[in-house]
Amino acid sequence: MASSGAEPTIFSRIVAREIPATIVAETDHIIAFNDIAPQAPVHVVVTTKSQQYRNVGELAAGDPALLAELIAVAGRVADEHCGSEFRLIFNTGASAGQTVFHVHAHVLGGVLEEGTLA
Ligand code: DGP
Repeated sequence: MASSGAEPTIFSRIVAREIPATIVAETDHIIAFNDIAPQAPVHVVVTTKSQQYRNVGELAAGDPALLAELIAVAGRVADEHCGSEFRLIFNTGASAGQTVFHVHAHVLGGVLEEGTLA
């Protein structure tokens, strides 16, 4: 179910420049910014400017082209900031750690311990 009538999410407020963030990439439909609580040396949130879709499953079903654009932007962010090794994570549901119900991917990169990523 879409949530376009809901209160603005924290990410919508970043899109609107109501809340500051370090924006690392932006297209007409997608924005990427540094996570406020990084879990890796590089930790970027890549999200849709619209908050219509709450999670990746909804986005895949409702607008696969927009999901492809989100992943393409995530890939460009990873190329630029992580080199060739990174993780791309979509938390889905509170029990999986999702706290912001506005579809987004986490790009995690940077070597932490013993050659592994966070
Ligand atoms: P998730 O747990 O998958 O829903 O990820 C939400 C992420 O959003 C979490 O890693 C922290 C990040 N976050 C939450 N609020 C803010 C904020 O105000 N600014 C920034 N830059 N990131 C935020």
